[in-house]
Amino acid sequence: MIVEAVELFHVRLPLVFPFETSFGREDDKDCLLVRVEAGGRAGWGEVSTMPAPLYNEETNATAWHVLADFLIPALLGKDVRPGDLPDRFRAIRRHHMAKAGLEAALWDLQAQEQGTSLARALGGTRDRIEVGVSLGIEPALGELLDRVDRFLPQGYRRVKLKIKPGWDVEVVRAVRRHFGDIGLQVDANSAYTLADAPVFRAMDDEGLLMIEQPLAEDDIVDHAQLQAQLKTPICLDESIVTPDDARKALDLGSCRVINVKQARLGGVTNAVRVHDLCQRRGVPVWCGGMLETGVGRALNLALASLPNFSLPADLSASDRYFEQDIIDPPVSLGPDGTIAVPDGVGLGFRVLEDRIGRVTLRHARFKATRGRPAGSARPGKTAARRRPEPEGGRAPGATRRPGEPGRRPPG
Ligand code: OSB
Ligand code: MG
Repeated sequence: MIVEAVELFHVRLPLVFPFETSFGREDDKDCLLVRVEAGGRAGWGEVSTMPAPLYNEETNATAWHVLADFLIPALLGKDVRPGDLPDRFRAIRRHHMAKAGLEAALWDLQAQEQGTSLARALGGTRDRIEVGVSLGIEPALGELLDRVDRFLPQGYRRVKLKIKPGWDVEVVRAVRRHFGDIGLQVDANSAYTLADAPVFRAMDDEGLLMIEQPLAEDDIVDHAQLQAQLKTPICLDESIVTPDDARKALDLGSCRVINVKQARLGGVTNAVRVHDLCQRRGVPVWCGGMLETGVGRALNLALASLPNFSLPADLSASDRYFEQDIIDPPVSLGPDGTIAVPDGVGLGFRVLEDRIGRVTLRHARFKATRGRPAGSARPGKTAARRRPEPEGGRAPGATRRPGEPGRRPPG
């Protein structure tokens, strides 16, 4: 497909309740969306960056910069396939979430072009995904117990608790005491060091499904030492940013489970590679989340339909995150704790462009240059000139549709 135009949207949607992790608190889903036009169709992707570099090193601002000045100019006017992007972008180091958002939009387009669902285009085999709910750190234990009590009856297959020093063993024990034999796991987002091994040994008898990312994101050596002291599987999230990282962590014994997030891995192509590697080695994976909007969630549902995604996903219903999602219909949970994999063409949901317009803080459109060889847009200069609006040019609540002709720059 020839990439004719790309649009970026910086969006902010209020979360139904704040989400606190060991690295910080989020009140809104504040990220970028990418819309790519090719062959008379439009594909959508999500860039899972956040305002601050707390989960990984990227931010919304770095992703905007790298997309506008490097990644988008490298694709405009070119004939590309989503599976080629890791190779095409090899020279541009890291910036995985920026790359993943663009690749996501191309996967949507490719599935549309093939007249099939994204799940089918990726080789998915399931039509429903077992899912769990990820619950943040609360001001007090009572509030967390109330949250678990609200979500469990909805059918979620397991609960993931965010932990940090001072909010760990006692919290896990209390949830166990209250709710008995539920599927339970914890996620530390790198808040501990090997010196905290006693904390994890104390949790080791609580029957946790896994302990996610206890130690530093760049430390698979200490994770191997910790894993050797525990019965509970360690699951790595932040530490695995390439397929090679997955191989090394498995070789070292740093984990027994991997959380596959296509955003962190730089796109679906590499996520599928990690899935396949783990499948060959008998290591289960599950689909992680970043509190995605419906656009990112639709892609994650398709990805999670691959066969080795054998543990419940961090993919909850739209109403766990937002009052109003940006896709139609919203994602809903079945009483058996599963979510249907969409079987419509592409993402399988209608992307609500009007609603996206209302939550957009900044928008830009980049077009293949006319009168010059296709795709010769120079990074930086041309991209900057094409930005139709100054930074922050669109107030939340604006009602114009994104991509409306009147808003495009002349020429
Ligand atoms: O570590 O898995 C994580 C959200 C933001 C950043 C990191 C993480 C998360 C989640 C969200 O746990 C899970 C979800 O999307 O429901
Ligand atoms: Mg995690």
